[in-house]
Amino acid sequence: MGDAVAQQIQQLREQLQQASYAYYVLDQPRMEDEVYDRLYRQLQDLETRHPELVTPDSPTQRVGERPASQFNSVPHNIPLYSLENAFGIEEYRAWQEKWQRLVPDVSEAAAVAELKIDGSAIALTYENGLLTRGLTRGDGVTGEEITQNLKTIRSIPLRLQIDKPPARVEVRGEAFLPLNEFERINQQREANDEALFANPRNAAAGTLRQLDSRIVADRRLDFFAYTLIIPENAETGELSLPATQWDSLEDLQTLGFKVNPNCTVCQTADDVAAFYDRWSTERHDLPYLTDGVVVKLNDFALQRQLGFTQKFPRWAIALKYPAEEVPTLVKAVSVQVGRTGAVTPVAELDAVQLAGTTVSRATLHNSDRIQELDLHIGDTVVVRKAGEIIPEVVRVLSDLRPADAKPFRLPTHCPECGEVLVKPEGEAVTRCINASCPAIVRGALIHWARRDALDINGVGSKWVEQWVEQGLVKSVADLYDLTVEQLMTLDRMGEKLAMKIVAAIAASKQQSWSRVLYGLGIRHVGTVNAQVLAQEFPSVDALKAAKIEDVEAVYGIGPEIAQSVYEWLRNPANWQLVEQLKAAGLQLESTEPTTQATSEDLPLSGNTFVLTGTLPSLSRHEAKALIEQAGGKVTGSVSAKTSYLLAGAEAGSKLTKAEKLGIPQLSEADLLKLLGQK
Ligand code: 0OW
Repeated sequence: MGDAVAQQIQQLREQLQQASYAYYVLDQPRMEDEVYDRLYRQLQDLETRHPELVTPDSPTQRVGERPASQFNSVPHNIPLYSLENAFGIEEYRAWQEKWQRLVPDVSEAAAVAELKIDGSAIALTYENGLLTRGLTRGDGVTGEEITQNLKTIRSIPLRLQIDKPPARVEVRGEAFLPLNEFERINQQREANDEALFANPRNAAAGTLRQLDSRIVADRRLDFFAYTLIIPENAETGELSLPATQWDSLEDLQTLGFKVNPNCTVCQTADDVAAFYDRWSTERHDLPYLTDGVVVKLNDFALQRQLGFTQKFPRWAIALKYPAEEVPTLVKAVSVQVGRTGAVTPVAELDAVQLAGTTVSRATLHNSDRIQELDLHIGDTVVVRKAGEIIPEVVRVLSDLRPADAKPFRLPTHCPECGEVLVKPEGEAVTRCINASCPAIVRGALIHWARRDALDINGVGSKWVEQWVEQGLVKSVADLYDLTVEQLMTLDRMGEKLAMKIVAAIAASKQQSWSRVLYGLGIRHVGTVNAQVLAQEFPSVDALKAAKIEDVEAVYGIGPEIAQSVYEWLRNPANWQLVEQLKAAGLQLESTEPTTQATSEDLPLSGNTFVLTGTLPSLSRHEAKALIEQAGGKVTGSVSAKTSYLLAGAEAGSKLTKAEKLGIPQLSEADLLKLLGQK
């Protein structure tokens, strides 16, 4: 029995590992996600039943269970040097002459040009092929031990992919956040009212230093390897000792690492110049941020001959692109009011090309910044892409200022609602604090409907803008009084969609107390804090009744969040909203899952549905979610226990069987009516 299970486990691991390697390292998915998930669950089940068979390289070992308390500092065996910089090809040629003077007998030496990935350098140690330690670069001499976090990066192998690995190997490379993942994380942080990451490099470094590796696992970091270190006279196994950087990059791929494909061997400085010129534009099309080109002499013997200065290797250099700055005209400054009422000035510019994109707006951050710049409308300013994401105004070219230019000042009253703006003492941000300001109401509604809040399909910015403008909705509680008729007064809102939205809003009443707490949009209360608070205080009344020090004492909450929650709940308008939400039937207290599922007041509780055919507007997933949120069950096949058949176009054999069993059919409209009527 034992070895049969061990064999099955081993086989599952290999299948999963190969699928993961193909997907994350080769970018060539070879297995559907649901197949992967099923095999993964099988492996988890077997490992749970046979913990003695778990090995560190099992795919199940990638995500840790509990947060680390802190990171240990560990010295690097070999320092991670930083790189000398050259700004342009002329400085590169000067650098080349410099090292050539040190080795007069070497004329032209081949070099490897690699893209300089803009992430966070890390060092991995493998012993007998297994990943045993991962360190941050730290100060180059001492790093922090973040092994558990690095195991969550799917493109980092947990075991080297050769049968006889060297006894010990160190691999260095760049952990980075792809741009689309960086955007997704910042959107989530913005919704949680957390400070945004300024650029993917900070985001990667910040993520790697998260104590909770589950958070790291959620943020899809990636990894490019670029250095292979096999200790001298070590047992190298079947690997041939690399004699050049190019060999190393090939060995790294053999070992199962992801190596950036945009690299080449350059025989001359002109070859380097060609590579540098090509990527000065093409880098903007890459799905990750780069910060120039790294050029390394290819031959390791020559690298050893040249050695290191105090700080840099003499045989490598970072060839950077000048941070692009361009002058342009400030035609106007628009003032945006965000979800929390924060007022952001944005410069409307004459469009310019900057770092591969057309820029026509740049943030001016806040009134302090505007003061510093002494910005006038009509000024010519220099705009730059810092960290290549959000363009910013660097300075004003005041000698180009038109004589009649007027200094820009933030308005004293909110451009959206006319209420006076406030700039809290010691804060850089100016705010509108009128809870019924259209901008704040819009922001509150969009936040409320978010997937990780009340998850209401159909309530997005397009409709919310109209509802607020027409005065249909003044707070999130008003959503629950919306009727199909009211919605249909809006242009392009047909009956089907109106019913779908009313049903989705009704179904959201089943969402948990923690989601409602997060949905309220209290400053500093993101999804994680909302869950922690809802766990600790099982209802909004309990949370309001709690003493501030009790809230503060909850693990991970602290004084700032406690203060924000305490004040928010004591604001009369907010508490009135809470009362309205209670009256509307929202969950403002945690209910045990069992009572929630079977509690009588769910419109569909006790009914089992089978879906067949294509519904006119609901997808299968949406229909299933609506039914389950309303207490119904969805099964795959018709039986005597089926309450309803939800039939769409081209209904199949299930329809015939349902007719034979005399099971009533529902159309999508019938279902939505059932839900909306509640
Ligand atoms: N960021 C990179 C990169 C690279 C090392 C080896 C010797 C000195 C630098 O893509 N492709 N290659 C190296 O080579 N370093 C890189 O990044 C460095 C690491 C530490 C500071 C820079 O991020």
